[in-house]
Amino acid sequence: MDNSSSIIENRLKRLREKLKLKDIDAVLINKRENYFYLSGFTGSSAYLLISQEDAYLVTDFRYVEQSRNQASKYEVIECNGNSIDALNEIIKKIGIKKLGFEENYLTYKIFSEYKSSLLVSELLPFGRVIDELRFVKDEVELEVIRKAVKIGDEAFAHIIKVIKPGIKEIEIAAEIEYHMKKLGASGPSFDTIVASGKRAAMPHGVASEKVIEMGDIVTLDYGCIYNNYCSDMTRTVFVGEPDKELLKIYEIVKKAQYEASTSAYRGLKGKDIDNIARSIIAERGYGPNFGHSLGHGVGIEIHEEPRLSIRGEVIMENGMVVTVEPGIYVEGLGGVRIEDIIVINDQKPEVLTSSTKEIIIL
Ligand SMILES: [Mn+2]
Repeated sequence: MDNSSSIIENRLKRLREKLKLKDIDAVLINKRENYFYLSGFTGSSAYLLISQEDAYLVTDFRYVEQSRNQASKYEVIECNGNSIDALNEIIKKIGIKKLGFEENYLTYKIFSEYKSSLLVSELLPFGRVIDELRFVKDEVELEVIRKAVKIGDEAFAHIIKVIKPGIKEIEIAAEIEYHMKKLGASGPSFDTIVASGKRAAMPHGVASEKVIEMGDIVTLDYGCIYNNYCSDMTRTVFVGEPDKELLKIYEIVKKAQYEASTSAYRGLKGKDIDNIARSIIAERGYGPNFGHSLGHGVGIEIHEEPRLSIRGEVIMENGMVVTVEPGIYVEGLGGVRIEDIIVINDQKPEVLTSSTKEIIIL
């Protein structure tokens, strides 16, 4: 058995324990990130139907060969018509009565179709079980994420040589994305944020036509997708003589980021870690200027659980991968955000992002 198939085997085993606990015969999975996690199939369309004994993957003509190669633990069923019919064939064959479904990822229309057409006696919401299985990353996932983060770091080393007065934000974004692709990324993990000057006061200022000017602060927030996993980082740099207040803000954000990321221990809740950064910023008078959460899980999705926010109730466990990204934003002046990705450990977390957080003046 090769490494990847034993990983899938293990994920299926954990899923089947949950099925048993919930007293459900089988679960139907259609969310891309979840079927990828449980099968290894990377195509854009599939249903998984998983019971204690069986694992089926239903897909169409385009993906039959690919899914047979990638999802070796599954019996692949080709279906070029109505997938409900193909699912019903399986339901009848293995005798599924209670079927779990992903209620958080279904439209009302699809749910109605399941309800009226699937030949089961009960349709039961499966909750966030699969999302929860994905909270803690295994060693193979961590290796891929480390590489994705490294690509982001290398793009940063490159881009600080490119940023200068006269270049547009959108050109900087294009250069970052091109560089990440050259390093093996399949694409950006979200729309690259390049927010300069007063635009840096917008936490999600996607790159615009604005030209970088002398004296601008520039926030760069970007990431890539590498082998189906995301990275995410933020650095804020100065072009020319920095504004005094922004320099002060930079030091506060840097301190908050450092304290929160080095204190993110196993056993703490997401909200405890959020509070470490939030109180440092509030004590220095910028509480109202830090309006977003401290961080989020990263993995197959760019934003996933666990959240580090004032409502974050998930308890940190070894192997969870989260961002730590405090920021301070002042309308009319600009803003600063600094973001690293960390892995929760028994001891101090492993900080994956290696780009400097010292002040950079270009
Ligand atoms: Mn982020």
